[in-house]
Amino acid sequence: LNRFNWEDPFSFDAQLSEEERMMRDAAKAYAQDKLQPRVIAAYRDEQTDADIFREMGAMGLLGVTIPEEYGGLGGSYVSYGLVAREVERVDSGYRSMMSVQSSLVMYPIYAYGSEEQRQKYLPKLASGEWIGCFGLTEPDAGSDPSAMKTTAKKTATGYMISGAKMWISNSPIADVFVVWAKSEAHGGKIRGFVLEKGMKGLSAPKVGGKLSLRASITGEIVMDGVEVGEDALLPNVEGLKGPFGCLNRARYGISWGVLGAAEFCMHAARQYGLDRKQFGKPLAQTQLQQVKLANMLTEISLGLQASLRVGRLLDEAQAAPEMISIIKRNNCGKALDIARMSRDMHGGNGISEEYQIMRHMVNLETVNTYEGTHDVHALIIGRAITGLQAFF
Ligand code: TGC
Ligand code: FAD
Repeated sequence: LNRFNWEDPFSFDAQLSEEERMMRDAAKAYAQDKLQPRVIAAYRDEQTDADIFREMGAMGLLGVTIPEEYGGLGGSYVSYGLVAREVERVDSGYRSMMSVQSSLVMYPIYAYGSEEQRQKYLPKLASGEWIGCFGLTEPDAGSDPSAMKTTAKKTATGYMISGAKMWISNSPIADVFVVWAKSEAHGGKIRGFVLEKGMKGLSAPKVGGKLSLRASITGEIVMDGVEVGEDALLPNVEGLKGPFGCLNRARYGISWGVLGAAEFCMHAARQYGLDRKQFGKPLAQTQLQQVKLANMLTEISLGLQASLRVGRLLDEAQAAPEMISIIKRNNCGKALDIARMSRDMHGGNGISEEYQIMRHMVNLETVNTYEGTHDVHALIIGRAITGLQAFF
């Protein structure tokens, strides 16, 4: 048998293609060189640097799976997952910025848009020149998006959209708004619309007072009778399967991202335990610390294998939404447990910004909630197991 490598327990790297490894290494270099040095201050000061979109665009990190003819990379879903893992190793908020742009804005325009919409929006979103956001959640419709109140009424030349979206990543700095509304002209079915900054009646005030994900700006989208042409409608999808088709991709990316944050927290706990002595020996030499590290490594390794498997199935167009619910739910929950444990293992230093654990921990509270809460994904899985839906 071979020697065990705790830094790569299941020879994960060997399962990647050369191209995927290159993508991972480029994302890692960017995240460590450009994002890591600014994150502590950005988080403390609640500052979102819009230049990050341009930088990510220049690195090819926006729209990894979108074909090259539209400015994407034409890469695999596994590559996309590897990028999410490296970016979230630094901060969940930076991964949020990247994954909203890629999975929730570029993907629907690519998958459901007209050729004109693709040509108009995708290259500028891929380069980061334009910033996008995705408006599904409303003040009274979170886990149950079918209860949305936003409407699109038919006008002589297009539609008039009215309503309010809440908790929208990137919205205060967005140029492009993918918004979901019930369209009267389509029998009240949910349809997607692409709105642009500066439209009359459209505003996106910032949500203040966030104690989590502070490096990623969040806002509302207020639509006070926004008039758009027929060309704003995403023509090729209707119903909730439109937004869910995007969420499948973003949730999948999150399943990788949170493991990057968990790895950071685990590696920090290991190093801290090796360096710090109490009762005359390194903390890492105690049984309690070792069992915690063993649990962390086990969960991270299993989670990575599961995300890789689902990524390969996505690349073969063989993945089912429930598979994504399993990895989104489990990896978020485990990452949150690992961050909380690492916080504890750092003692007093665990609460300081310098050690970065507490920032990851409170970020993961959001990630465990958005894109379907931990419990909502349990109900999706439970429905598949029993054939009975328990939502209402
Ligand atoms: P349900 O009856 O289950 O389905 C309605 C229609 O949608 C289809 N569908 C899916 N299609 C593709 N992929 C999926 N995962 C799908 N899930 C459902 C389904 O086939 C059906 O189609 P049709 O043609 O028959 O009409 O709908 P429901 O209302 O019972 O759904 C319940 C539930 C809980 C599953 C669902 O509403 C849910 O997942 N809720 C969670 C909401 C959520 O995830 N919100 C995310 C907002 S965006 C966000 O958080 C971005 S944060 C990004 C960041 O910053 O990184
Ligand atoms: P609720 O749905 O009210 O849930 C509250 C609690 O009730 C949860 O514990 C939930 O699990 C539980 N619950 C709900 N239904 C049931 C049930 N049937 N049975 C048992 N328990 C249940 N949305 C977007 O559209 N775009 C974005 O870009 C976006 N970015 C976000 C960024 C941040 C920082 C945050 C915090 C949220 C973001 N969201 C975004 C919204 C996010 O998707 C929602 O917060 C999430 O879907 C949960 O909805 P809610 O907050 O209304 O909670």
